[in-house]
Amino acid sequence: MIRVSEEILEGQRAGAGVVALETTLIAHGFPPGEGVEVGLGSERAVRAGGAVPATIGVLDGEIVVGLTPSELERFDAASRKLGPRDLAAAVVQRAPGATTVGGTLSVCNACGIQFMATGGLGGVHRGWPSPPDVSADLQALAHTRALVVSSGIKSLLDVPATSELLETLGVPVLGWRTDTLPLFYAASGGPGVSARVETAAEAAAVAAAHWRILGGGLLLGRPPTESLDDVEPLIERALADAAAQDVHGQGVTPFVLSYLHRESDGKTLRANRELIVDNARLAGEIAAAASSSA
Ligand code: PSU
Ligand code: MN
Repeated sequence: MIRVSEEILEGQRAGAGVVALETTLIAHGFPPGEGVEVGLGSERAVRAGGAVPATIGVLDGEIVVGLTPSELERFDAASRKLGPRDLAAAVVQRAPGATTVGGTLSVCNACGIQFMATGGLGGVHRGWPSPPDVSADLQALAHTRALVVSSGIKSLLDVPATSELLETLGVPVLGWRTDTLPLFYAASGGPGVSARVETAAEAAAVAAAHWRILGGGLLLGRPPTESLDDVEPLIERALADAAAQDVHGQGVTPFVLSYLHRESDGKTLRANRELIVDNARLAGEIAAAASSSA
């Protein structure tokens, strides 16, 4: 049911670092065609960091770990968005499916991958409990022995509430050379982190210690290199538009991201692309540091 590429199996046998990458941002986070470029750029960045990339998705009734470039091209807006609960049905029904952070972590859990990179983690939606929408990313992160590198929590969500919930779930929130969690497009202004780390080796050591003490996931927030500090008014308009058009559940995040990409004249799109690739590079460096200290 799970097909792992030869390169990844070999890397795991040799003790190399492996970094999982998701497909939801490829299929649903960017305009057609661009997502694939972001995915391939992320893979190159993981390699530049010294690790093996493992892009994950469901195709032809299999969970594929290590999609080829031509397989990646098959992910588009028509792919199902697969959280942890959606994997089994997509496999049995042979539906093409793009894994979210939560879906990807579930696969990591099944095949022993300990590092992952993405753009921004899902979390508590603004206005909770109306709608009562909390991303399954959080539950999956709490239960998977993996460190996720992201630019924090997506700022279209209720970031302070999500940060509180991560504490409740026992998920360390590390800051990459920062004391506050980045706000996805913006480098600063987020809630405080539970610990700050300065090097890849230090991040890897904290993860290894956490896995001996408690197990479960960690989040590492890396501030975007170029901070976009004026997106909040657009986010508010995007969320109002989503509500007016009765977009809810799994549809909200893709709707809001594409609204922002359009209304910012591509500024958020460029920022999102760059931060994803930079996060992938850092995850590669941390995975490499973990494998060389093992
Ligand atoms: N990061 C991005 N773009 C994205 C996502 C993350 O830069 O599209 C995706 C991830 O797959 C994450 C999902 O798991 O958004 C969260 O969706 P939801 O809010 O519906 O749980
Ligand atoms: Mn949701």
